Amino acid sequence: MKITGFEAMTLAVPEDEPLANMPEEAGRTRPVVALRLRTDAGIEGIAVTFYGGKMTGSLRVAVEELAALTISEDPLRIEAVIAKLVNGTGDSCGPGGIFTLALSAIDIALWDIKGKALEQPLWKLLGGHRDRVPTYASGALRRGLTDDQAQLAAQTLVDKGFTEMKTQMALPGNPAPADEERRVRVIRDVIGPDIKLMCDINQRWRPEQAIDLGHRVEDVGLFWLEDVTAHDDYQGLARVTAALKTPIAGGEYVWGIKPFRQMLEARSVDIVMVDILRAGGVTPWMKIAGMAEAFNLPIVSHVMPEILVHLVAACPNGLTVEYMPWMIPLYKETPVIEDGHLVLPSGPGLGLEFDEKALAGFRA
Ligand code: SMN
Ligand code: MG
Repeated sequence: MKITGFEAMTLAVPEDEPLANMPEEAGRTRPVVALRLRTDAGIEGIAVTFYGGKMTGSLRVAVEELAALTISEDPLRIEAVIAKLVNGTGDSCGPGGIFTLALSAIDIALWDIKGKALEQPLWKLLGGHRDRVPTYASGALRRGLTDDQAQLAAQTLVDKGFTEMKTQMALPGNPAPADEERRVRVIRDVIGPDIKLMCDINQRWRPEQAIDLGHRVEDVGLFWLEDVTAHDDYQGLARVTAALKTPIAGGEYVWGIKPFRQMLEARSVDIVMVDILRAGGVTPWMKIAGMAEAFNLPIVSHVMPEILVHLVAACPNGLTVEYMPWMIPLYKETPVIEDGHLVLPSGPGLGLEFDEKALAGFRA
């Protein structure tokens, strides 16, 4: 089989928050690049990539330039194609930035092609550890809400059947520690003791602040505290991880494979979170998952549940899938949630099909 063509398009996907319908800035959209990679066997691989912001035009061009290098290559030889792309950019374009975001789209599309060619869903190709995985609601309990809004949103998520959900601390402005603490307590009051509650700091605390606030909320029983300080302060993170009983999650801001070695050797986190676009696609994500397994650590996903469900389900150390529904409107159908678990699809590859009508409406 050979790669014969490609199409990349820039989309503006509405920034709705469909899980709890909390207020959003009306009319805001998120820029996304969608890719189709075509083969002479009539099989088409699909992928999306983002985080380009105002440089999304450049990201689309980067995807096109890398896709052009794949023409006439065998799509089943994914490592060979990646090597060609790395080599074709002088071995020094990455790791990181637009290059890696573009490379990820190619890698994801290649895995979709491989699954379709072998007529197997991706999660089985990658290991097939489980056919359903826990998932948590994300994006609804944001730090910008009032306590009342956060309680209402949390109740909505419980009513919808979510058994795991994530909120945020490092509230806007200059909150007193008591205000930060109150936010997770009011949510716990609504959801009760049995629902798993995660909390994301998005790198906004100092290590000593993380230790102080982490101690203050220890009795809230958070499932994890995420990105408590700068993602590359491996030693600072390790201090927080060693000091707190609550597990510390981190890794979504890390690019490529190799920094994870430093992170794991420094014992910076208890739970390894890997963003597929910053990692470089499915191929490196799975390698990082293996590295985490060797360190006796669980692995969790970041955004795009419709794709990441395959990877988390494939691994013996997969813990839970972030249900961040940003990209769901791009597809005709996405995996369903039953009893707090995502059910793995049976269709080949990613098991996803772009919704042509929706795509036409989102075209930027
Ligand atoms: C997050 C950050 C940036 C983009 C999407 C989501 C957040 C998360 O840190 O973990 O969901
Ligand atoms: Mg996060």
